Amino acid sequence: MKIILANPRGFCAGVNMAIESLERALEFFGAPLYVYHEIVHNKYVVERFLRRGTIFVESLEEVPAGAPLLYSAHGVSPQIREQARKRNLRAIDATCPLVTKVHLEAVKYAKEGYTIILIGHEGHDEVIGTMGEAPERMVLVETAEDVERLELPENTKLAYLTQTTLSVDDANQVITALRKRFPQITNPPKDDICYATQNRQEAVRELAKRADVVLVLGSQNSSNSKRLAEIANALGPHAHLIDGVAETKPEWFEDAETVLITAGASAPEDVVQECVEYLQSRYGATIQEEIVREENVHFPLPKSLRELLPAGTASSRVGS
Ligand code: 0K2
Ligand code: SF4
Repeated sequence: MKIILANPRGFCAGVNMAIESLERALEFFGAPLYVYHEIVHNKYVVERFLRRGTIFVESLEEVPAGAPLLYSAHGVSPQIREQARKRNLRAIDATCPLVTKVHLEAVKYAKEGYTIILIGHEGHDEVIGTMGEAPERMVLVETAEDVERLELPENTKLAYLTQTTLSVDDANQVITALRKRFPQITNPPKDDICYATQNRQEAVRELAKRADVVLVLGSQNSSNSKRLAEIANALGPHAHLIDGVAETKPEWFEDAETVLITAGASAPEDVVQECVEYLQSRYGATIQEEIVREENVHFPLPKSLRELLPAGTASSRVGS
């Protein structure tokens, strides 16, 4: 058996920053420490922080007045920021800057009088946060069919934005439908689907054809991880989205000569390595790492956290 290890895979710059923010905040404030939403959508990451006294909340009423509170990588709406201010919470914003970019685009378009079509998944943390920037001016669509169903007054000034972790191909289908129905629609100069999402998808698209089985490490509620498994499945090999090696089944590997392993942007490298070690010890697998794109993106820790840390210790310790 041969293992192809996709590169890039796993943690992106935004996840590194969010996880390190939580690490540093735990060191500084101690437990219990509150986080609004899962810091990232990964079971192992969440469980590890739960064991260290992190409390993940879905409502700010669960947070004692005056307590420190981290916002997850997926971002929050201005309504949540306002609630936090009213409760006198010490907010530390670990939103990925590339999510914040989409928020700022929403604010800008809303100010200029546009109606904004957001392409994204209903109920996703990031979508809820972005929609909150201009709820009265934003409409959510998920598919080209949703575009056909849109009812908008004629000559509406229109712009579209997207969630950062969509399938590039799926988003393009929706964008094509939007452009066909509303040729005047505008969009930001730079893609909202982020570099990490695009690169991980590109690697899977290129490498999955060479594999009999694809393992995508990531959680079921992780949008970007799910998209990787869907892309691989569309290319033929049988793909499995799993949190870790414990979920693998021996029958997946019965006739497998080549196994591609990749990981979503929120999946830690140690769960990848556990799969590699299992396939090495059970099937004598050899490893071939395939670099499809080089990444060198880093984000600083949130300013509100840097200000609390001793001088000279505030730069990120985790590489992307
Ligand atoms: O892919 P998702 O947006 O569901 O989020 P995660 O699995 O937590 O990955 C990190 C991306 C966070 C924001 O874009
Ligand atoms: Fe930021 Fe992209 Fe990572 Fe999301 S997937 S945290 S937008 S770099």
